[in-house]
Amino acid sequence: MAPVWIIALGTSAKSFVGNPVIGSRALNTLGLHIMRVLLARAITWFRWILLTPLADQQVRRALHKDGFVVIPDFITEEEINTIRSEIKAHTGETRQMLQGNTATQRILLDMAALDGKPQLTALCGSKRFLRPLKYASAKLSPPLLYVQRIRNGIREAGADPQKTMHADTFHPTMKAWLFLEDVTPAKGPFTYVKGSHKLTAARLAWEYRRSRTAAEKPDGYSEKGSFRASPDDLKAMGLPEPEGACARAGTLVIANTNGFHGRGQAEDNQSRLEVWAYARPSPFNPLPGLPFGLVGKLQSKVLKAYWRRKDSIATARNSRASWHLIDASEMTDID
Ligand SMILES: O=C(O)CCC(=O)C(=O)O
Ligand SMILES: [Fe+2]
Repeated sequence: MAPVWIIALGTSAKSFVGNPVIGSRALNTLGLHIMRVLLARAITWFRWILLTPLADQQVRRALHKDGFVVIPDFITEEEINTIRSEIKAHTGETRQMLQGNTATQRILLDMAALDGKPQLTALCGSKRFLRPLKYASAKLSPPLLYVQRIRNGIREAGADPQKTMHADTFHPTMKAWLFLEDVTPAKGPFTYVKGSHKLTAARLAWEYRRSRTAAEKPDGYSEKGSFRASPDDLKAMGLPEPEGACARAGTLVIANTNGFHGRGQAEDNQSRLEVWAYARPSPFNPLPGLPFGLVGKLQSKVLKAYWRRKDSIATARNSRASWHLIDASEMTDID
C-alpha cells in the first residue's frame, strides 16, 4: 500500500489513521503535515488571485479578514416562501445522517430534485449566488448544492460532534448556508471563531503539535484529519470566543471551514433549514478547474452512485448506510 499512501499526500486525503504516512509521528515531527498545510495554502492563494473577478471586493475582504462573510437579505421573503413550499412538496430522494443526538437531513439539488421547483432552480443557476461561492472555494466548477435541515436532540444519544469547534481539514474549503428561516440561539446557529482561518505562528505550532499525536490520541474526528480545538486551545492561539451567526431568514453565510467553526448549542427538538453549498477543491492543484455545469452534473451522478453502493453494502449487512435514505416527509414537515 505504501505507493498509494505516498501518492495520496498530493491529494485532499486527510486521515491520520487511514493513511499511516499522513499519520506518521516521525514524518510529522519532520514537518510533513505543516508542509502540506503551507503548500496547500500557497496554492489556494494562487487560485484565489486568478478568480478575483468572481467576487466583490467586500466579499473577498471579509473572507480573508474574518474567514467568513455574512450577506443579509440575499433573497427576498417572497423567494424564501416559494422555496419553502417547493421543499414541502418534495417527494424525491432524501437522506439523513445521525451524529450523536442530532440528525442532518439533505436533499441533493441535482436535475432530478430540481424538477418542478422553479425558484430553487433559478437560485441554483444564478450567477449572483454561484460566483461568490466559486470564489470562496477557489474552484471554477460549481459547488454541490443541497437543501439541509439540522434536527437537534431528536434521540437519546451522545453530543453532536459538529458542536465542538473544529477545522474541517488541513486546507481551505468552502461551505455556505442560505438560511430559510430566522436563526435564533435556540436553533444552534452556525458558529465561527473570527480570524481563525489565518495561519499564524500560534496556529502552525498547534497544527504541528496535533499532527504528531493525532493518530495516537483519537477523539473520533481529529485522527480522521478534522482537528477539534478546545476553548483552551483557542485561547492559547490568541483567538476570540466563537460567535454564532444569528441571522434573519434570507441571509447568506459563506465560510472557509479551515477556520474553527461548529454548530451552536441548540435546544432539543429545534431545527434549522437552509440551502447549503459545499466544495472541497483539490488542495495542490494550481489550476482552478473548468467552469462547466457538466462537471457539477457529473459530481452529483458520482455521489449518488457512491451512496447507492453504500446502501447495498449496508443492506447486505442488515444495517443502514451512514447517509441513509429516509422518507421525504421526515424532512419536509416544516410549517
Ligand atoms: O451546521 C453548522 O452550523 C456547522 C456544521 C459543520 O461543522 C460543517 O458543516 O462543517
Ligand atoms: Fe465543519
